[in-house]
This record gives sequence, C-alpha cells and structure tokens, in this order.
Amino acid sequence: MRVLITGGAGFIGANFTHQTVRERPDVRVTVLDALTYAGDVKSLVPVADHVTLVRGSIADEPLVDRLVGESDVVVHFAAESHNDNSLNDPSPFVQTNLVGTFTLLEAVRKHGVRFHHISTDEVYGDLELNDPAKFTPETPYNPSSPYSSTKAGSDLLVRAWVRSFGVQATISNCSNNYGPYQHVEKFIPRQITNLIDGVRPKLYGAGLNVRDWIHVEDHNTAVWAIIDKGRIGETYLIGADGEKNNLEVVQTLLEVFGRDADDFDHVADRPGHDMRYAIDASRLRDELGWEPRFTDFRSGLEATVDWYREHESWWRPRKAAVEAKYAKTGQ
Ligand code: NAD
Ligand code: TDX
Repeated sequence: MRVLITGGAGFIGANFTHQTVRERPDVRVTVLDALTYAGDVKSLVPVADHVTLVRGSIADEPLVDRLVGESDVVVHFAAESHNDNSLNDPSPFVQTNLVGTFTLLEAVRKHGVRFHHISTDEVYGDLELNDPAKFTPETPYNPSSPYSSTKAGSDLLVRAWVRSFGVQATISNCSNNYGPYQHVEKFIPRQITNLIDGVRPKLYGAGLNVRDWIHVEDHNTAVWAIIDKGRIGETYLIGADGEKNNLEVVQTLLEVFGRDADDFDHVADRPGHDMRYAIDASRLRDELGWEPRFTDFRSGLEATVDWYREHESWWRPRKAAVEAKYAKTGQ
C-alpha cells in the first residue's frame, strides 16, 4: 500500500509517520509537507530511511496531482493549526485549510484514491462547563475562530465531494492531542519548556477552560482503525475521556517539576476563548473496536516531560521567537 501523508513533518503527522513505519512495514510512505514554521525535518530523522519527503504545498495543484496519482491512500494532516495565530493573521488558514483541502479533493476525485481527512472537535464550537453533554457526530457545526471555521469549511468540502462526486473519504474530529514533537507554541509544550527554563507557566484568564486530552499515539491508532475499517462518507469522533481544565494541567506539571501549586502566572485571555470541548467517541469504540492505550494522563504527561528534557535540541531553536510573539499580546 502506498500512503501519502500530508503535514507529516508536523506534530501529529510526524507521530503518525513514525507509527506507520514501526507497525506497518508493508506501507510505502511519502510525506508532502510545506515545512512552514510548524514543520520540521528533524521530526522525521528517526524514520528518514523509510520515508520519501517532498517539500511542497497541498495547494500546489500539479504537484498534488502527481503525488496523489502515485498513491493508494491520502491521509490529510496538513493545516495551519494554531488558534492564536489565526487571530493575528487568518490568511494562511484560508489558503491551506480550505484551498489546500480543495486541491487534494480534486486530485483524489480524478485518480479515485481513498482519502482520510483529519479534523478537530473545535468545529462544533464549545460547551458550557456545567453541561453534561459531549460532542457527537450529530452536533451542529458552530466554529468560533478563524482556525476552527476553516477546519469546519474543509470538513464540509469533504462531505460534499463524497455526496456529489462519490469520493471515497472518511473524516475524523479529534480532541486536544499531547505527546512528543508538539510545537512549543501549544499549551502543554509551552509550559513544559517554560518549566525546564525555570519560567512560570502562563495560564490564559482564570484557567477554567476544559480540553479533552488524548495522547497522540491513541489519535493515530484511531486514524488507522478508520482507514482499515471505517465506513466511506462517515465522520468518526476521536477522544479518550480526558477532560481537564487548564489549571489542573498546569498544577500537574508543577507537581511533576517539584514546584509549588501556585507558581504560575495568569496572563491575558484569548479573545473568543472556547470554554469546553468534550468528545463522545462511542461510534469509534463500538463500530471499530478502538480503545485508547494511554488512559493515565499523569503518566502520559510525565513521559512527555521526559521527551522534552531529552530533546532540547529539537525545541530550543523555536522557543525564544514563540515567547517574543506571545509577549506582544500580553500572553
Ligand atoms: P502542526 O501545526 O504541528 O503541523 C502542521 C503541518 O502541516 C506542518 O508540518 C506544516 O509544515 C504543514 N503544512 C502547513 N501548511 C501546509 C501546506 N500548505 N502544504 C503542506 N504542508 C503544510 O499541526 P498538528 O497539531 O500536527 O495538527 C495536524 C492536524 O490535526 C491538523 O489538521 C489539525 O487541524 C488536526 N488536529 C490537531 C489537534 C491538536 O491537538 N494538535 C487536534 C485535533 C485535530
Ligand atoms: O500559554 C497558553 N496558556 C493557556 O492557558 C496557551 C498556549 C494556551 N492556553 C490555553 C488555551 C486553551 O484553552 O490552553 C488551552 C489549549 O491551548 P492550545 O494548545 O492553543 O490548543 P487549542 O486552542 O485548544 O487547540 C488545539 O486543540 C484542537 C490545537 O492547537 C488545535 O489544532 C486542535 O484542533
């Protein structure tokens, strides 16, 4: 099987590429990645002998046409992925998330190639803190930010290409991932690397916003389950019942680092900050028999801390610029 992984030099895509090389020796992997600020060839060094890396954009029609034509399956991770960046400059989000996904869809339509689209729970908007509800595949779309609205738009393009053109596609909407190779702009790696540097963690607002954390390895086993056994045209929600508020996450990290529970700063809140995300993954569990393996958040977090301690040369080059950018918005 020939698999084209878009965004394979980013956080989740790199972990997916590693898992695929490790567990599926029969798969021939090509990665298409523009190597934006978020992509890093270093993330693919451990699997470099088993992967063909093509540097280019998913919005480059001739390139996409050629690579898709040489593939059996496309797994589409590439995106602009950070909400805070989308508030500063939405334009690359429209270009990559919408135009890029459109370009891929046209190519898989032409070549009759199986397509799996990676998306986010943020397309559903947010939930109240005291609401027992979780997102299901039937929850209406209600995205809040330029990031989540462009992801929602890309999901709708996929659905329309399935219905109108018979494209062989599936969609997954996953909750917040954590694990190795995540960019230091994101919440958990930002706080881990702050703590390694002896800097206090930065909590937006009161820190009561809830995210439904899942280890990136569990996300990726779910993606393979959907590629292997998912029903064409279907949407699968991926989550591992990992709801935690941001304050709890920071305090767990402080404990892991042996620091006092109040040794953090409250900083400016994110405009339009979604309050709570929560996933009901019963379709994935019941229909496809998927189960998460990283069910103990604290030990998953400890392993992630160890990874950042051991891979300073991977994250250090980006840290100062990320912090300088946050300083401009008082975060
Ligand atoms: P990331 O920002 O770490 O990686 C994105 C990758 O896409 C980078 O390697 C970047 O170079 C590449 N890229 C960006 N624009 C491109 C373009 N035009 N052409 C080709 N490559 C391009 O993102 P991530 O956190 O790994 O997210 C991957 C996917 O998973 C995204 O679609 C995101 O919406 C989705 N997702 C992420 C999370 C999460 O918690 N991180 C949760 C649910 C869904
Ligand atoms: O320094 C910080 N302090 C803080 O309190 C940062 C960077 C974030 N936060 C808060 C904001 C969120 O409530 O932590 C939470 C998580 O923030 P992010 O890591 O920016 O993630 P989020 O906005 O929830 O989106 C993530 O999950 C869904 C990914 O970035 C998306 O790509 C994915 O779709």
